[in-house]
Amino acid sequence: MVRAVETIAARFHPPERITGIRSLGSGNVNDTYLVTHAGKGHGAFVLQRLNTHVFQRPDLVMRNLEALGSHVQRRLATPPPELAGRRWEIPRVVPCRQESPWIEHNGEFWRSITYIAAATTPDVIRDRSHAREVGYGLGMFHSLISDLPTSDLADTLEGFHVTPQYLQRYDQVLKGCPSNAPGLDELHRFVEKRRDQVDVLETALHRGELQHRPIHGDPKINNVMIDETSGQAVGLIDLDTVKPGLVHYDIGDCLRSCCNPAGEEVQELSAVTFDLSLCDAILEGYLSVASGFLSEWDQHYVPDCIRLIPFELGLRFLTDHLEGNLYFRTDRPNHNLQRAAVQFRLTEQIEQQLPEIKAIVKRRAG
Ligand code: GN1
Ligand code: MG
Repeated sequence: MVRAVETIAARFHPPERITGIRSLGSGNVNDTYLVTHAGKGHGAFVLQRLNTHVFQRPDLVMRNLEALGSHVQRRLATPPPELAGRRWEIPRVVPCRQESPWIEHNGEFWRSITYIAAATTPDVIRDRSHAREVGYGLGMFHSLISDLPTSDLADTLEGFHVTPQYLQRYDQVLKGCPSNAPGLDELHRFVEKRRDQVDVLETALHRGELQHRPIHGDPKINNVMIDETSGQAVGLIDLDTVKPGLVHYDIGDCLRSCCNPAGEEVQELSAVTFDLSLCDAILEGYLSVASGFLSEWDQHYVPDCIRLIPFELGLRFLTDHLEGNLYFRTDRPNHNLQRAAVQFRLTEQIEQQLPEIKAIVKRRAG
């Protein structure tokens, strides 16, 4: 594999100047590497192989990335007041040496993007101040793209975060499953009990209460880069899921990922919690930037998305397990089943604390 990556890296940068290639991050979908180089213009870039089973039109993913990059660059020419005294960066496409923005090689799709240096992507929230920064980061990201017309972005993942469609897919897959292992019963019952709640956001969209806007699509904790020195958020990475959607998908995804300090890969279900103090700090940071462009309806549906997105992710993991793990990368048998159980446990924790969550949203938004 490393040889293959070396060959590809050499098509983006003169090979004699490449000093190292290592795996970066822990994504469930794409393969990501950090390539370092010496000599004139020394530094590093990120090299990625896009999962074309998931992203079936990688050319459109690249087009979105270009549209996003140019828009944010324009906005940063006159930075918003909330960015005063702060650093903010966005990964940009680095074309390969042949001037093409990407490489298609043996049926694989490779591209490279800039690396945001002197910043880290922690996997666990350290404290309330870190949580506030993650919230601020998502708010700033949303704010900078809030005036990018959705018509400039392609829908690169149809149905992404449309919860009723994930439920439909689950039903279809379940019908085709010959046996139903005993451990699964409890998870199926969990889904059944929540069946009538899955269309809350899509119904609000169809009623015109909510509108599509450009969104990140995957703002989990380790996609928010934190400056090593200042501890401030400096940008969001992993931009392949940027497309039109509801900002609620992002808010729910960010909170489900950040407020469960045990993380989504934990094995011990009793360790899964939803931390209200972190939720409060994230919303404080988010709304310090985002309150200007959120409507009353937007705010009204925030508690719903906090409950819905972990349930949706659990459903996605469970369906993938039933289908034979075709979508999410797995390291061991029943890995996706375990991940589903974690997200369902988190959903339960959120449901139990919903009155407190509603009070926090009201206080922070009001
Ligand atoms: C996937 O590959 P990664 O880790 O960036 C998934 C997200 C899930 C996440 C759960 C395109 O993201 O939706 O929330 O796993 N990305 C896609 O860890 O489906
Ligand atoms: Mg991602």
